[in-house]
Amino acid sequence: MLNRRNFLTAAVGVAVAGGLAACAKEDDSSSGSSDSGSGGGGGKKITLGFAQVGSESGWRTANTKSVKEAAKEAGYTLKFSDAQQKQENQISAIRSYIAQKVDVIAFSPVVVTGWDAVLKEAKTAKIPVILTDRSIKTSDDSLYVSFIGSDFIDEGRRAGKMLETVLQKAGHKGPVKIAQLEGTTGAAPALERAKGFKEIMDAEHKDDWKIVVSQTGDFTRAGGKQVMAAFLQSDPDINVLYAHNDDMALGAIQSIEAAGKKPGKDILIISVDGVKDGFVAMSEGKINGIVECNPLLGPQLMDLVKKAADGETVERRIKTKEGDFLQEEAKEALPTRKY
Ligand code: GYE
Repeated sequence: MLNRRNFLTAAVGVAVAGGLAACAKEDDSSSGSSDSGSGGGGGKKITLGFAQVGSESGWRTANTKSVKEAAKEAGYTLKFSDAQQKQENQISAIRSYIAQKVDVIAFSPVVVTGWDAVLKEAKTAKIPVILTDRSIKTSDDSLYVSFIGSDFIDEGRRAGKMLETVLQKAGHKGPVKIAQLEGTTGAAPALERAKGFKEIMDAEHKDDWKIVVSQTGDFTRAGGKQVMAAFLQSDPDINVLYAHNDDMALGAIQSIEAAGKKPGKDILIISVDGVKDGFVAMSEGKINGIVECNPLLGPQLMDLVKKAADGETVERRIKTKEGDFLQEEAKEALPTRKY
């Protein structure tokens, strides 16, 4: 039932790229790297500036690889930067892409707020902006042409429903004391994965489930390990961990084992992403369920980039579709995991 496999992608809603899409096509500064394709843009090679969040997780590594490979495949010149999870670094990278007059800017915003000023600069320079993976909050929707990525609220809801199944399978009786490892503070996947999960909890489990501790582990293994150790000290009776990504769950597993407990048994674990190491831990019985989030956004992003560079209308929102996996599916799925 839970195993709706893999990620077809569906275009959801169509809107207009508007004036933003009429971008700097006359600019010739974007030659330079080797020719490995047409590069579109009416024969002229497209230059894409991509401001990545960082390299905090296995998901991010897979996402970066997908973007780099797809840009190469499409024959674009890619200017890539890693912001090390700092908004100010992403803002400087975007400013530098504007100064270099790239054709299109794409970025995965580390947090949801605080982008209007720099995106207005891009708009003034007539450079279309595409959001990948994470969304932003803005009062001016004309500041970006498209957003491609997962529905994180839905992922949170799916994690909640998955916990119901996992508790039932484990024959769990009594109170459900949940520890939540949140993603980076202020990031869309952290806010929305918490929100979707809470929705299920409030609607269906108000009396029996309780989040007893919740703190950010910054989407990293080290963060998950450190925060889980503190959680276990503050409340040794925690019996469920909901981690907003696999890496934090993997770090937490180390602390759970160090405390003499069995991950997947004494503490039931649900996480999000579905990276290979997460699947390995699940096939060893240490994670009970994973809500998949697809990082392989590169090929679709490159299609959007070409359209935006050509001044065409682009889909305003592209959602990736994903599956849910439980332990019995982990072993079977492991050999074919792509990331
Ligand atoms: O879940 C996490 C990464 O934004 C969807 O960021 C992404 C999240 C992903 O660090 O592992």
